[in-house]
Amino acid sequence: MSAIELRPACKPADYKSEVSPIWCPGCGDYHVLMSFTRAFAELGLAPENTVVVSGIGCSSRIPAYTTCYGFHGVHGRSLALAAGLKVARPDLTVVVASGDGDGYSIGGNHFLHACRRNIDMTYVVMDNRVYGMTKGQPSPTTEPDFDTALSPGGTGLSPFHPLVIALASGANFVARAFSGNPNETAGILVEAIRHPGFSFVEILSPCVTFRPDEKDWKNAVHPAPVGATSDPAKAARRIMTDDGFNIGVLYRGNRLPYQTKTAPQSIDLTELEKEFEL
Ligand SMILES: Cc1ncc(C[n+]2csc(CCOP(=O)(O)OP(=O)(O)O)c2C)c(N)n1
Ligand code: SF4
Repeated sequence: MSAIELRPACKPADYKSEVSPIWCPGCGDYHVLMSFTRAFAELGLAPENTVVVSGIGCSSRIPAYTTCYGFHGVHGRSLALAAGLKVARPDLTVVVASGDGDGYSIGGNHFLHACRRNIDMTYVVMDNRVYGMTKGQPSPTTEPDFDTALSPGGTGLSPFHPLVIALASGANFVARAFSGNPNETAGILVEAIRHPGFSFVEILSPCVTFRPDEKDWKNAVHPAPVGATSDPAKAARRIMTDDGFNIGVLYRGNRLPYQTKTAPQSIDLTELEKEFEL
């Protein structure tokens, strides 16, 4: 995390906008929003120097619900937007919010290269193992036997393994959280934002409407049996063989974050506006 501007007096409520969330009652994303605001308050981030970027999906609505700057982009392109922003404005704290469809399907390519580039930002994926906003189609993390009218008999496809893929691609911090534990999740987000380079946090966040079975996740999650390692191969082996429900910081790397070769130039915005005038 580079040059965060701290403002110690902020409370979680100071980061909550006046826009009321329109998620389904019981959606895990309410708790994720709570964790965001608690983490921002604990870090004392200045909302005007913090940007929440997203793509499209129920989970991607988060920027509108915070008082930080926000960018609700297009489906699967949140990391491209965020990378450009952070490189141009390294003084800002950039947090990206995504879903498993947005981030791993249409956005999969950007995910690999964001990990590889190791730009100093935090990527949060609310994984509900389904496309919630478009009514429950299978996503890259859906189980092969998920049997619905939209996927009769299940897709039969092996799920994507996001944490291992993040490690293999060079992410510098990897963690798994559960939306139902907002304090613990806030603590993980604090660590992720503080950690230099590209931090990836998977938050298991139930879609109660299209995956009511996920309400049982509260009984399945448990703390990771061992602490974080700084060895990516060890972390990958552990994650490949875990049950998918161990919660905590799983990997803390020490790669140097991406640095631009030249100092960011200040741009005359009136000139830029003229260039794009219709
Ligand atoms: C280019 C493009 N393709 C498809 C869509 C339709 N679409 C909107 S949201 C979404 C899925 C979102 O799923 P996910 O990222 O898992 O988020 P959730 O709604 O579950 O939080 C899709 C396919 C779109 N808006 N734009
Ligand atoms: S459809 Fe699912 S992910 Fe979307 S708001 Fe409803 S419960 Fe949440």
